[in-house]
Amino acid sequence: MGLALSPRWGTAAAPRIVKVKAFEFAYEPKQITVPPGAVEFDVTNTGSIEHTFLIDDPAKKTVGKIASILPGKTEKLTVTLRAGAHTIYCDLAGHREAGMIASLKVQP
Ligand SMILES: [Cu+2]
Repeated sequence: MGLALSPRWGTAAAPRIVKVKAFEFAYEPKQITVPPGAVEFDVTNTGSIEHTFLIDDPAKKTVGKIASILPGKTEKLTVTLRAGAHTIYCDLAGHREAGMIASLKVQP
């Protein structure tokens, strides 16, 4: 046999990285799908006011939160996700209602 390298995607040592933009008033992308396990979210505020980044699991329990992302900054959050339909949103007053909501589907 040769020395073929076999990448080991999805191992605990290497969380997937998902890049997200937050701005007035939306997240981009609006729909994210990842496999279960560790995921690192790199959230960049490309807007001009502060935003937050929360992840609620299918039972509406918050499983991860970035409490403040200032304009021009990138904050990182690593969470271990289980399968199911999650919701990403900004919890500053009125922001979710204005469109700062995204769907996070966790499926094998
Ligand atoms: Cu916001």
